[in-house]
Amino acid sequence: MEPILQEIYDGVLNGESKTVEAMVRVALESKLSPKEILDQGMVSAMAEVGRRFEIGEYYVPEMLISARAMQAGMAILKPQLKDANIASAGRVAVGTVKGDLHDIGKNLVAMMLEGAGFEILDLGTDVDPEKFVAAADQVDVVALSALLTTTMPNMKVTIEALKSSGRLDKVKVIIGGAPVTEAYAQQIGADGYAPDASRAVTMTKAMLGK
Ligand code: B1M
Repeated sequence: MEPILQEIYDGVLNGESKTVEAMVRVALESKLSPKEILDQGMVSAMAEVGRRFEIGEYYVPEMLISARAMQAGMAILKPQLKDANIASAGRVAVGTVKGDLHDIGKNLVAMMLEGAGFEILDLGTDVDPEKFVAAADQVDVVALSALLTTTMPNMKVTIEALKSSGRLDKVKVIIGGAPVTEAYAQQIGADGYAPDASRAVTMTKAMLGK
């Protein structure tokens, strides 16, 4: 790995927001692509954070400061990803479902979609089904993220709310997040499931015929 990407990786792992911000700037100046910085420097470091948490080496506070460091780097990358594309490919409402505060994956999906030319309506985290229903009038796609097995059922609740409001036929619904599967997507009537942000982009494009 490029030394600068290693510094970003270590910065995320150790929760050093200022280092990550500074090194992402240096990496961009040295012409590394935003995708390389994101994938090799930051996403892979968060996967390692998850592994350390699972084996009891990291606890919630460590996860949190790593997450903040990753988001500090993402804030700098975001305009670069956006600059790559100009024309709108469609509108997508993105949010993490009710009860769930995890937003790194959701933000990544939103950033990658923005990078691919979609307009994003970011509803945030812990989003009530009613908020997704209200947003459905303004978008082509509703994108639901969940990271907890306990909040995953709120994807079904959200789809049911879209259905009973008569909006399910007017939008596509895509879902994703660590515990979510293709089988679950089919079971709850989602139009699609993507295991990661880049496949969320491919799928959304295909759904809208882009
Ligand atoms: Co949480 N957490 N967490 N956490 N956390 C997990 C998810 C967990 C798996 C850790 C573990 O036990 N191994 C576990 C869930 C277990 C389960 O449900 N079976 C867990 C737990 C238990 C909890 C708490 C309950 C802990 C506690 O308080 N005791 C608590 C819950 C809070 C709540 O939501 N109500 C909690 C809190 C937190 C922090 C606040 C500390 C922090 C979140 C900070 C933030 O998001 N701003 C945090 C973190 C950082 C994690 C881990 C370590 C990393 C998650 C992450 O950001 N990954 C995670 C462990 C792990 O994942 N191994 C864990 C990086 C991100 C890029 O990946 O979000 O999966 P991910 O997104 C991927 C794909 O899933 C996909 O694309 C992305 C990659 O390209 N994707 C989509 C995501 N959404 C998509 C939507 C799509 C398509 C693809 O279409 C719409």
